[in-house]
Amino acid sequence: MSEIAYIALGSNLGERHVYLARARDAIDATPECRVIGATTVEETAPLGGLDQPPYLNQMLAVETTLEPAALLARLHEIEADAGRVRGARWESRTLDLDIVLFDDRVVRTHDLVIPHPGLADRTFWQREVTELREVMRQGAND
Ligand code: A4P
Ligand code: MG
Repeated sequence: MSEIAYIALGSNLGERHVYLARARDAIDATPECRVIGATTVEETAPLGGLDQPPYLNQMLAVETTLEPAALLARLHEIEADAGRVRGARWESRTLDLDIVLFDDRVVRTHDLVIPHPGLADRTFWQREVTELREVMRQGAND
C-alpha cells in the first residue's frame, strides 16, 4: 500500500536551485517513491537566530511504499550526495530534507518525529502544506 509523505526541501549554500532540482529528481528516481506534487520554490529568511544566508524552500508530496524510517534513510543518502558534491560548510546546508507529514501517522522514535515539530511554528511550511493539499484536491477532481 502506498502512502503520501510531505517532504520539505531547504538549501542556503551554493547553487541552491540546483540542489533542490537534484533532490526532486533523486526522490522521484527512488523506485518506491513518486513525486506527485510540488509547491513553488520560495526564498525565506533564515530561522534559528544564526547569521546565515537566506534559504530556498520547497515542499513535495511523495507517494511511497517505504516505511517512514526507510524513507528517512533514503533522504539522508540524498543529503549526503549533495554534501559530497559541494563540500558543505557545517553551519549552512547545501540540502536539508525533512519529513513534515506522513499520511496521518504519528511517529515518535529517537531518530524520527512525525509530524515534524517545526510545523507548529514554521509558517512557510504551513502555507506549503495548504498549497499541496489544494493541488492534490484539484488533481483528484480532474
Ligand atoms: N529527525 C527527527 N524527525 C525528523 C523528521 N521528521 N524529518 C532527526 C527528518 N529528520 C528528522 O536532522 C537531524 C536529525 O533529525 C536527523 O538525523 C533525524 O534523525 P538533520 O537534518 O541532520 O539536522 P538539522 O537539519 O540541522 O536539524 P533539524 O532539527 O532538522 O533542523 P531543521 O529544523 O531542519 O532546521 N530557515 C529557513 N528559512 N528555512 C529552512 O529550511 N532550516 C533549518 C534547519 C534552519 N533554518 C531554516 C531552515
Ligand atoms: Mg533537518
